[in-house]
Amino acid sequence: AFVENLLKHPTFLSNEYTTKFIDNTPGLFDFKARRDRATKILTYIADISVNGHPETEGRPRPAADIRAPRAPERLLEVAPDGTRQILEREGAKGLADWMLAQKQLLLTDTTMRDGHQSLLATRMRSIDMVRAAPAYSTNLHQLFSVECWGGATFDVAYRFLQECPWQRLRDLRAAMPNLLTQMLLRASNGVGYTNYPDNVVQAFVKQAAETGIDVFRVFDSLNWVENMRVAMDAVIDSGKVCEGTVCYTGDLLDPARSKYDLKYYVGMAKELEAAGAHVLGLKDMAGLLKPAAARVLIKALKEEVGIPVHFHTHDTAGIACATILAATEAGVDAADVAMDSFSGNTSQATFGTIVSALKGDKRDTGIDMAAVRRIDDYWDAVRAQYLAFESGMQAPSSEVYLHEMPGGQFTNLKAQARSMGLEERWHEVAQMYADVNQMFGDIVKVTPSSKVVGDMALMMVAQGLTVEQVLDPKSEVSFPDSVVDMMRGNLGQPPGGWPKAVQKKVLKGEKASSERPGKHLPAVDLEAVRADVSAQLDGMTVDDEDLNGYLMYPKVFMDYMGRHQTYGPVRTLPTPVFFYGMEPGDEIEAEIDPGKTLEIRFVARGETNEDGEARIFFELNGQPRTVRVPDRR
Ligand code: BTN
Ligand code: 3PY
Ligand code: ZN
Repeated sequence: AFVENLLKHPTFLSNEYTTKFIDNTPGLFDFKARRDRATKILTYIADISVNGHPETEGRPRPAADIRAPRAPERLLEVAPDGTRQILEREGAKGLADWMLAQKQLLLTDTTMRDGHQSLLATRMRSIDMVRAAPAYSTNLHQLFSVECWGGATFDVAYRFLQECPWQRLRDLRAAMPNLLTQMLLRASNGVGYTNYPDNVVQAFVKQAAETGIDVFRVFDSLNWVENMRVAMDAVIDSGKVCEGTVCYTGDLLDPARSKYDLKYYVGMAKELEAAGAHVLGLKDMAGLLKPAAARVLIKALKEEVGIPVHFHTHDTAGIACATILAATEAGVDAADVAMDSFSGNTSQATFGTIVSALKGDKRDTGIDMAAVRRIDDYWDAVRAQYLAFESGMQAPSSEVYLHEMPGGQFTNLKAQARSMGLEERWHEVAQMYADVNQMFGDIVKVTPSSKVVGDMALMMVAQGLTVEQVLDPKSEVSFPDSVVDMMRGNLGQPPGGWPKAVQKKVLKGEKASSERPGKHLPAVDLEAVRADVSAQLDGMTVDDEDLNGYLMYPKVFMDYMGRHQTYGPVRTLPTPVFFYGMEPGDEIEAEIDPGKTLEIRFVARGETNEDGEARIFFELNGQPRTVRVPDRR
């Protein structure tokens, strides 16, 4: 009956049938199809219960009695109109004008993107976000936006969380119909680490806008406006908000770092305004902008450009609140904060602290602290479930002014150094990162350029090389692939170009390009790729979201699809079960379709047989079910 229903369904007939169509079309399902998906989920639970999850193996485990997160209470029955309605009514330009006319400091909540990207290696699962979203729409209806997509979240969703990033976006969009959703887009690098062909970037932006992104923060990892235009134009064409973004680096008030001075930043801001940006993003990805410099920079930007300014910083050195307050005094229109329990250290400034600090001020945010506390209470309980992904950073670190690593990279690089046996030598790595930056000509360091600097610094510390030795024309150095790629010009051009001596040494005589990388990348034949992916997936129809997932990350996407065939919609499992499985007596619910809930009880584990298979006894909606999985322990 399932197949018959499917064959007759209009969406199937119109050739738009996908896995998501099945997931999203409950009316289609007869008992058998649901049972198949239930079997897959039971197989997943059984496998994790017997073998553990590879991602949490060997990591600290949350105590058994931690408080279960309870969805925050909604303080209003109906969500009032918010910024989303302004965008719908007035368009992107109208929204920007509205921003300029506001007295209050506008806030973006980054908890669902940069907050967990910076603190928990991007591992927060969709189910934990989607549960909070309805309360955002009522309790925090004054927000400018909710940053909840892009950056590293796209890749990590498929790769480590076994879930579809597009579905996450669709669910969040539906649950917060009055709030702008915001994403971080690495311009021509999309949500990946290399330049994509122009038509891939365009297709990605179009799809993100369609599935539910309202505000696109577009940046380039070398601050090269030329390399931002394709992405910016695609956003503008979609009718959504283009936040053209300047990345901040160095130290504005230090005459020794004059490459990135006030003139540089104002000049780039004007270029972005001329390129059609509706909002100007100021992205301080490492948290280097100090309060005094913020006063000077924001004042100049407000005087010199006509579009609203949206400030993003990190709290790595513990000063982000002070910098935001200085920026607020200087007239910044909007700022990014993370909900208290996802703030501080390498994450954003603290939401409740900024709201409280501005109470009674002429820039009072108008946000209710009782609402903040309710939502924060939920996030606090959510964070405890992800203990395995905590970085161990105990306190703020002013060493960031030395190395200038972005918040999202800092703890990652530290973990990478540890895995290479360099943990004891972390301060050497930090110093080397700074030295490599100077060797590369003092560049903006943000994904992906930050990764290149990190690769080079780790390689040099591991091999005991100094900058002098690397640059010595007589020495033989084998450079990391990412360094060669960057020196070829494949990430674009930094201000003033690449230092000639380094480039020559790295490229060993090969010629470099100084043109926009996308100019020479041939357009991808999207329909041919779709057909090819479909063939690889036994003829399954590949929709535009899947196609865009594949175009960003071909292998990651295909691996995800393979696991999806085996394990089904595991995104619906509670987080502790997803990472640790179940024990005898445990009982959970998983809502595999709206209103269609599986009740799963883990009854017992049987012996492992001679074939190495463990037997797990479940009750599914009260009926006994047995699942066999390989025992790999
Ligand atoms: C991943 O981390 O690779 C995604 C999650 C699913 C992996 C499943 S869990 C059971 C089985 N054992 C493994 O080592 N991988 C799969
Ligand atoms: C990303 O590109 O993911 C970043 O967060 C850069 O700051
Ligand atoms: Zn950031």
